[in-house]
Amino acid sequence: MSPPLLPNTAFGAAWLAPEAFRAVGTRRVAVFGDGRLTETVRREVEQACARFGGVSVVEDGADLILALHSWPELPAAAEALRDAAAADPEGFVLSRQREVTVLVAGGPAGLLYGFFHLVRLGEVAFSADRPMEQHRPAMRRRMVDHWDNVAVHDVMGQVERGYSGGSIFWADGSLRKDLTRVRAYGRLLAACGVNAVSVNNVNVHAVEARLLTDRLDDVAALADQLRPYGVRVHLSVSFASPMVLGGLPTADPLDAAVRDWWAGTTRRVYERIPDFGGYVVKADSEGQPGPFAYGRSHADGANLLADALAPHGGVVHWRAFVYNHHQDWRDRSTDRARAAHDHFAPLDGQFRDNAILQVKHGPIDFQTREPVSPVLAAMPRTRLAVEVQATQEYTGQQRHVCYLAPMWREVLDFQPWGPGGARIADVAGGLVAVSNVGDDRFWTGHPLAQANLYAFGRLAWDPGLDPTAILDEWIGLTFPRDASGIPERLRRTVHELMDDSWRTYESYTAPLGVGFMVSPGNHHYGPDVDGYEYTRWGTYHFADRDGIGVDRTWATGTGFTAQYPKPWSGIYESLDQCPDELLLFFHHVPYSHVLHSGTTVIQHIYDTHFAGADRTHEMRSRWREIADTDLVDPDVYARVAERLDEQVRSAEEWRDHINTYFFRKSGVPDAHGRKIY
Ligand code: GCV
Repeated sequence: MSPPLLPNTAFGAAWLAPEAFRAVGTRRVAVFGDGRLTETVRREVEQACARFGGVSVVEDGADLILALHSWPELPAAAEALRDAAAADPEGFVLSRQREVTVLVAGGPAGLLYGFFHLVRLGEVAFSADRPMEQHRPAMRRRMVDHWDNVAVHDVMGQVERGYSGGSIFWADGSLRKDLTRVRAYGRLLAACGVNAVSVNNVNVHAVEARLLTDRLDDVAALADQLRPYGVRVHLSVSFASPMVLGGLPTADPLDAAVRDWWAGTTRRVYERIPDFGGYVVKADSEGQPGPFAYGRSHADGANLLADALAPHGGVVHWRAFVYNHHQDWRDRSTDRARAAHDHFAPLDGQFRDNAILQVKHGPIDFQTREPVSPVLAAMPRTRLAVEVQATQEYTGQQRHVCYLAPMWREVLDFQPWGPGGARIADVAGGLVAVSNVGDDRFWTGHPLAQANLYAFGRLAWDPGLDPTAILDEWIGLTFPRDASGIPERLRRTVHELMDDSWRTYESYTAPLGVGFMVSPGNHHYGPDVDGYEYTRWGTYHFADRDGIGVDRTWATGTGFTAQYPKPWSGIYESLDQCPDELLLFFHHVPYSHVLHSGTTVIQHIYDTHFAGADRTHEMRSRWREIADTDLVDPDVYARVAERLDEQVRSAEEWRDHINTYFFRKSGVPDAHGRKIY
């Protein structure tokens, strides 16, 4: 039996709670424009007005005007904004003109995003003294990648690294019969600015490979649901498709028959789905096929698909997650952190214009704390997208509260060339999140994890937004409220739980940037300090009785620090300058090493683990304080409460494993005499 198709609680509306439409829905609203997305806006306006007593008007007398800049006959109030709005088809200008709130968009997508911006603002959009605002997305490509399998896969289940139930697209090996929820998803994505989705796992199994050819109708049906919200559908494809699906003897990217196969197959995709977005490819990575088998480069591989897509306006997202996953743990010369840069930096300038290199934000694999990937600073002549994980594979698997926007903001703010230089947000034209949604009635397993997806979209639109302010927006759009808004007490409680939750999670898990102290056998949940230490995965911490950490310096280690431009190559190389939170990522140090904070590494481990676990108790207490109020839906209250119980249990387990492990290794007691086993 598949779980319910539509979220069956009030919280299922996520950040489009009906009450959030009050300010728009009480107005007299005129919409000027045509086309599919404008129709979507018109329908949204009518729905809001029907609920709150406003009216949708066609002519003058409106107190809200929404218009496309290209509309020939704009009312005078909108006419004044026409030129300013023309700047960007996804952008819009908002202003008070002649006592009317006027939004003029550069194109239909801009009108849709502008409409949801008004919903976000609520009443303040109508205050008399509101100054003019101009908005446009910082990133062109704002994409969510689903690691959804059509059929349940024996090892990974249906959604690989999914913690929110089954896929919203696929059930029992087929497309879901009722796609209402997909439509609702498209609406949510548009409301936070996302414009692209890929609908299947980057690990492409046999069933999923066929989406490209004989199951194209399924993909077209999904595109039909998402199109009204300006979200374009993409497919993850197997590099071996010409062999697996086309019966060719090779998938060599320079082979003429292979090129013809991709060109013809892609043409047929566009005949069926004219606005298809393009492909996502994981090649030569963790067992997926790729161009290395033919002695070709990844530029050859990416360009093969880019050429097939180019005549139709599509793009290929080519992932840079390429490393040797059969490493010998005894081999100290190989460093997984180096792999993406070693493979891709020499190829800069060789990729087609419609090939986008999709780079995980850190050099290893979505750990709680990693430095920013040096690939992002090494490829000025390549289109880049940064990939982050909204799904919480290594950050608590949606059983722990872990608000990730502060981490992502740090990544986007990083200045690889030092203070005053460009930020990651300036060099990347795209931001991609691995999805955290499923068919769970709250969408994301942990109800509060919805905020991560919302924040992802908002940061892709504007990487300068403050994570706390984004969270505040999310609270305002999500929780039920009356005409006077969200109760202050609820707002405060949610902030207290979430604002610092990433740092809290970091404090009770792997210390100081070392990463991967999780169990390979337990799907990466919970502590297993040596779980990966003697494996083939290249993720080691090298703890012994004297010290811990990975020497990645060029002086004595793997040389990874040299992949960064100055000043960071020097900062990371230097034991004195390396930031504390990344110390063990870059250096192997004795437990007695004194951090910038003034404490030793071993005492830091003890202190942060005690404090982190204590903090989870406080989080749970804060939530329990609202137990007997009507501030949240009882169903939501109960789910969050149950997950907080698990977070407290798990944080204590982490604390005790980590502290005991390092006490036994080092023999150094806790300076404060706390309980270590
Ligand atoms: C989809 C990590 C995950 C894998 C994932 C891989 C990737 O290794 O554990 O499940 O595979 O990243 O990003 O391709």
